Amino acid sequence: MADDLELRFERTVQAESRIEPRDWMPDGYRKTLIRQIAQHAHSEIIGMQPEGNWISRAPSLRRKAILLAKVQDEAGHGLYLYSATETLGADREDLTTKLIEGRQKYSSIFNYPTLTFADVGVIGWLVDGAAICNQVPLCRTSYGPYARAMIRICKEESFHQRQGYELLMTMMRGTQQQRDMVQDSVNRWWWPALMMFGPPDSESTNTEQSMAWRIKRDTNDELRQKFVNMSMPQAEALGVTFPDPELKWNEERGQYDFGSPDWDEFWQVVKGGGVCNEQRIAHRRKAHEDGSWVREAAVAHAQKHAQKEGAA
Ligand code: FAQ
Repeated sequence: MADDLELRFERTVQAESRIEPRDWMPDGYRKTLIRQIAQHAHSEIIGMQPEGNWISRAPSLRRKAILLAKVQDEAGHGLYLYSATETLGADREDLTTKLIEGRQKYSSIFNYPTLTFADVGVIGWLVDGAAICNQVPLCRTSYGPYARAMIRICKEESFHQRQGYELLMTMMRGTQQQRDMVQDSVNRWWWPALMMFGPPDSESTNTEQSMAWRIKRDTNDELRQKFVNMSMPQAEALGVTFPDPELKWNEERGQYDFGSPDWDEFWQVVKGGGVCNEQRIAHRRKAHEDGSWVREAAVAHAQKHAQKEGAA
């Protein structure tokens, strides 16, 4: 019986069909999905902070409206993703507690500070750009609710990327000081953006199994290379450079060669030692505590309705 279920699961995955919440799945598959989707959800929610920092200081009403919409979209992404974990039996309250207590990860990228308004443009261009590169293949991930959430998320991320690039284009047409701000911002975000794809394949503990289960569709290094190839012409059109002396076109490979990110820095940030880790978690904890009355009111409202329905 167990063998039959496992065989059916394997066949479904190999046939590029989707595993749905009520289907049998191996415990490890469920655990891996909850880990990855929860980290992804946490990243979207924590990821609101670096840009949210600029909403009250946006240089025009138009920029403020765009930024508000973008940050709000990220909250929506977090919520779809928490809902996807719930279809696997995870509890949202428990995931939030794990995040706040530092027992679950979120993307390293959001532990870097946003120092100027150019960072808003560069996050849109490079951070959302890297997110799209990583998430478009996830529209074909083997777990149905995750794959479907990704379709909408990717559409919104592509608006985010364009608004970032358009903002940078505008700044590059401005004063020398504005152009310098853009270049400085690119210099600070380039390496952290490359780290978003995770450690090199040789050090990636989860890739092999996640690829076999078709949760991940490409390896970390494959996606990083794709991102570099995609970003170079965009940088040239914008008129900025990336801070990597090894970055050059390799005719033989038909791809760009590039240097290695500082993996010691990556692990330090992942383990909580980045510039903003403490601030991000403290802010998240405070928002969660401040919101407790909303959760209590929602539960009381639901109970009142259930009682009324029961009485009827
Ligand atoms: N940061 O074995 P692997 C966004 C951990 S959303 C922190 O290679 P895996 C939208 C990894 O968890 C950005 N930790 O791991 C936005 C594992 O630890 P564990 C988030 C990282 O899962 C834009 C260990 O290292 N996107 O940006 C990172 O196979 C703008 C070994 O690594 C997603 O989450 C990292 N960068 O591959 C929002 C996409 N990389 O769990 C606001 C979905 C690795 O064993 C503003 N996730 N680790 O303790 C994925 O595709 C994968 O989970 C990877 C990592 C590729 C991130």
